[in-house]
Formats: sequence, structure tokens, C-alpha cells
Amino acid sequence: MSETRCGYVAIVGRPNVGKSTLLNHILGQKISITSRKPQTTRHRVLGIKTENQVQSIFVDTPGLHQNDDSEKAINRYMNRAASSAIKDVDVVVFVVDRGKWTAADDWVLEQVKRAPCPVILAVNKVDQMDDKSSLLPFIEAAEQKMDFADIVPVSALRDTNLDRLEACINERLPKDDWFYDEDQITDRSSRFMAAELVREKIMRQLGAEVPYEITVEIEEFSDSGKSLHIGALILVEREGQKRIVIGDKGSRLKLIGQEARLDMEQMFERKVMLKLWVKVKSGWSDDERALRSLGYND
Ligand code: GDP
Ligand code: MG
Ligand code: K
Repeated sequence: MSETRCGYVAIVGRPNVGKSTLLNHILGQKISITSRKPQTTRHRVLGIKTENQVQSIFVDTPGLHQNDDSEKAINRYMNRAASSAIKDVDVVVFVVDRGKWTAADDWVLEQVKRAPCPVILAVNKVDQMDDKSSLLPFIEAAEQKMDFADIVPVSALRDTNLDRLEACINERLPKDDWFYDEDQITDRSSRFMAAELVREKIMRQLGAEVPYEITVEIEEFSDSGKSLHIGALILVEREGQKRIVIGDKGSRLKLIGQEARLDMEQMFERKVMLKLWVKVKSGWSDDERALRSLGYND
């Protein structure tokens, strides 16, 4: 019997409950981009943590969501990725916001009830609670909804109680040899991570005027020995969006580039020269083939 444990963990929940934040804080490193906008995460991202004889492999899912836009290819892709994620894992962490249990949470609940593995409920954002006594009724109501393996109140942002959550996860992972090297933190390529960082800066800097249909393609990724040269193409749907992303005399694009470059230098631990372009690619989010050519195939 193996001395070590190794297994897959899916983090699920409606958009904006803090799934990506939770993953990044458990891993102690930015793997999944976050922003206040829902649907920031489009891909399954594997984050790998190896510590104290346990290797936990996290799948950060796109927000499982019911929405009016379900006809769009991008949304079909996101729901597919999320539902397949829970069938193939050893533990599901279902994240909710301590403020309110919504109809969208109930919809996710129906999905996780089908999971053939233990489901741990993480009640997130407890740092936002003025009145601590409101937590108990929330937890009691949650207990009625399904037989959770554990219910753990946490603050992903402030690292509150994350060690307890991790202990609950780890004890449910199977005894097995590690699947990945000890020092590997993701199975995503450097190119993918670079594209995600650029997309995160766009999502954070732009207001509601730019919808979610923005994607980033890495056109150049080369290593001169001293530094990385990265060229990223930002694809938008309309001419007006292109103007917004570029900003007055290129000011916004410059800021996006500066912020993304700093993150990349931290992630890749070297100097980065980053070039950004913006191009209009009409209707991409509605075209399955275009999606596939951009890597959205699962
Ligand atoms: P996701 O859509 O579920 O992946 O959610 P994100 O991780 O992108 O987080 C959505 C928003 O909630 C971001 O603005 C986060 O900073 C914020 N957030 C996440 N966790 C916490 C938390 O524990 N406390 C507080 N106050 N905010 C949080
Ligand atoms: Mg996310
Ligand atoms: K989000």
C-alpha cells in the first residue's frame, strides 16, 4: 500500500463565489485568473500541490451556470467543461458565498448531488460578515439540502481556515503514488498562462463596456536566454471594443501590458519583453470551429 496520497479535487460553484481565489490561495501562487466579473474562468485549469506526502490536483471549473446565452458556443463549452469535471474526481469542493444561498447555488447543488464522491461545502467570504451569528443558521440550512462530507467556513482572500479545508480534502484522497513531479504546479503551458494573464488585466481594467467575448492568442514566445519575448494578440468582436481596449493614445493597452508583464516576470522568474496587438475578429464566440482553433476544445 502506498505511503502517499494523490487525487483530483474539483472546485465548483456559481460565478463569483471565489473559486479561483480559493485555488490560488491554497496553491500559494496565482494559477487561475480572478476578477469581479463572472465568467472570468473559461478553461479547466489544473493546479497541483504536493506537500506532506499528499499530492492534490485541483480542477478549477468555469462557473457552472444557467443562463440565457446557453445557445452560444462559448457557454456550451463552459458548461460541458464544468459538468465533466465533477464526474472524474475524488473530492468535490462546492463553494458558496456566506451572504446568500441563491437559486444559482441550488442549480449547482443539483449537479454536485450526482457526483460519485464526497462533497465538501466551503462557505466562503466569512471575512465580510459583520454579524458572526448569521453563520450558524446558514450552515444549518445548508445541512438540510444534502449530506455534505464536511462544511467548512473559510475566507479564501484572507486565508482563514484554509488549512482545515485542506485537511478535510486530503483525508479523502486515495492512497496512491504521485501522478506529477513534486515541483510541478500546473499542467498548463507557459503560453497558456501568459495569455490568461493578459486576459485577466483586460477583464480587470475594463468596465461593463467590454463584454466577455475577448480572447488572447500568443503569437510569439521565445527565449533569448536573458529574457522571454512574448507577443500577444488580443481579439475583440467589434471596432468599438478595439478602441476601448487601446484607450486614449494607447494608454490603456500600455497599462494592460505593464501589469501583465510584471505578473509574467514573477511567474516565469525572468525578464519579459511583452508586445500586445488588438484585432477585430467578428463573431468568434459563436463559432465552434473558431473556438477550437483558439484552443477551447476539451
Ligand atoms: P470565481 O468566479 O468563483 O472564480 O470567483 P473569483 O475567485 O474570481 O472571485 C470573485 C470576487 O470575489 C473577486 O473580486 C475576489 O477578490 C472576491 N473574493 C473571493 N474570495 C473572497 C473572500 O474570501 N472574501 C472576500 N471579501 N472576497 C473574496
Ligand atoms: Mg474563476
Ligand atoms: K470571477
